Amino acid sequence: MSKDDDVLGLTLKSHRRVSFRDLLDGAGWDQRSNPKSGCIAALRWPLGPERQGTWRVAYSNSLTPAGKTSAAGSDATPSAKVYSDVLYRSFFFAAADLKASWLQGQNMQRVDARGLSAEEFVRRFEQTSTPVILKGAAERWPAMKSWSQESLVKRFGKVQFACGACDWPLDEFYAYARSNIDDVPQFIFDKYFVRRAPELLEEYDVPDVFKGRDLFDLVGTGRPDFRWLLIGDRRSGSKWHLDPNKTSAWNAVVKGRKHWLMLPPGCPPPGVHPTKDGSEVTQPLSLIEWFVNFYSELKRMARENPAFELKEGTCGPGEVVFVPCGWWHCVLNLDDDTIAVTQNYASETHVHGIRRFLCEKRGQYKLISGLALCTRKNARQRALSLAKLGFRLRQGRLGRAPTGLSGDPVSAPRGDKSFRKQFRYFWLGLFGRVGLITDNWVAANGKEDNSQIRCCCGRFSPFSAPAARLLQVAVYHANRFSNMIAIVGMYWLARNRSTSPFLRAVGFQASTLMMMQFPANFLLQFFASTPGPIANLARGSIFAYFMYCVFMGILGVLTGTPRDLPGIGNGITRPTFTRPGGSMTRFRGGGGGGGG
Ligand SMILES: O=C(O)CCC(=O)C(=O)O
Ligand SMILES: [Fe+2]
Repeated sequence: MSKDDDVLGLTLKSHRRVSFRDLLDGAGWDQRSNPKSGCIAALRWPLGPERQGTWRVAYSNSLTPAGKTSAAGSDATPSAKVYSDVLYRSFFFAAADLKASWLQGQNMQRVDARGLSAEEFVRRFEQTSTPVILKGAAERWPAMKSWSQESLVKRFGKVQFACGACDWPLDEFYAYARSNIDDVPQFIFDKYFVRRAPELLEEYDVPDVFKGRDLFDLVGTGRPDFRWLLIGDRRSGSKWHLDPNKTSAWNAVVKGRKHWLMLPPGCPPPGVHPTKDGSEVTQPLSLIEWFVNFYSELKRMARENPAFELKEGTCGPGEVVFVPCGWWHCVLNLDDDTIAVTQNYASETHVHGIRRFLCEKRGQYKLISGLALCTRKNARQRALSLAKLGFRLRQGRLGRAPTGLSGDPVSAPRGDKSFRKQFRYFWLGLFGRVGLITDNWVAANGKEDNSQIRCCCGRFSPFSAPAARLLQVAVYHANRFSNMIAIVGMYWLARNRSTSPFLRAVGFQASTLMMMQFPANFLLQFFASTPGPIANLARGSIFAYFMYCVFMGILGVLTGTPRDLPGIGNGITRPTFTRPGGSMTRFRGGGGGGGG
């Protein structure tokens, strides 16, 4: 911030716009500046009923002797010492063009989509969470010939599309796009384009490597918003964001070029501040403002900190960008009339992350986007069906498995017999599944990825650091360990002859009851993948059974006679002690030779 920025005694943060009215109403107008620097002593804003005018009038007033007012509107030449963030910044960013240095980074992988199978794509890019530009993935779309300003206006000129906060007829949008001097040029970003111009749906197609792999296709009509038409001129674009609902995306350019910047999960760029729950992001008003103020800082961070694995690349006509779930990204349109289509999808690879996002956090429905509020509360149900579908697809039980499905990400590709690969997949099979469960932890530390774990102290592969995986397993299962410890404690209580008979009775029944949760959990998990009514019936029965056992256990403790818990017995082998009102017996395996 320059010295001049401070002339009003106000600190103007570059990412926060202060309205001119704020300045006028605040105390800033009376701040004295340094007379030695040649600044005016005080700015005088006309008070009383004539309180109106411009900041120039105030400045000019302050140059004339006190008591006299210069003619309203007199045009004193503004000094470099008077600074208006509101006026200057908008003007500056509206006029600023894109710097060549912002666009030179091209380290995003580019692969030819022709000849790339879905399996290979999933293995190389989806499972390793790697952004990539797929060359030629959209080159055969009819849209490549038929989408341009001229033809679209001819066909849909009077059709309204979403642009910024409102809907505009397409012809008006193009008129605006060609003549505006906005610092944040508006652009078409429409999720209802298929409803508004159904022909457009016939003119593009899901690229082969993504075809039939969107698990949201299988959860019915209530799926979240997922496809958008994007039309914008040079300098328009999408500011830094994460895609909704932990989905991944593909973005195909039909006309013009788009420049992409991406950062891995958990690494927002400088100048971009998400709230803790990720529901809001504070950042400069325009993308250009971000580039001007923060691009070079991001490059420096990327050089110095390997976690900031910045990926940059320009995507041209016929090319498709893959945005892995959880990656931060922003997109700058480089040409006038840049036209693209994007779709978000729920891949099998990330189905667990999506399921967790949709259903496992309290109040999460507020963060779920692309669903009407009334249906968000059902998101949990929908997520459960998504998870079940994912599970069934994995088991190959869905009659028609979607084409191009990768298969189980932790099973070795057929025919691949190399020992290293087999061992790797065996390993992943063993721990990768746990990795899937623990990927919350992994995601918090970097990529959601089965083959590599990035944690606070570096990156591990399952080969180089099995200990890291084991550590995760231990952390994840810590609650189960504590459960086991509690059971052992209860057994100890039951066996310890020095404790009171009552406490021993508690030990007897509680340890049996706690053991019961293992088969109960197993059954619950087993039934989780069955159709809704069966799963509900199973859950209800297990709950009723559990409550019955709890009741019998309490009765056993109160009466001093251990009760039979259906299916698991009472664990008694022989009588151990008696207490007034009943005899107490010892649990199977317990007692350590002690008797009553
Ligand atoms: O093409 C763009 O402006 C980016 C679109 C995008 O990232 C999105 O829709 O989430
Ligand atoms: Fe996006």
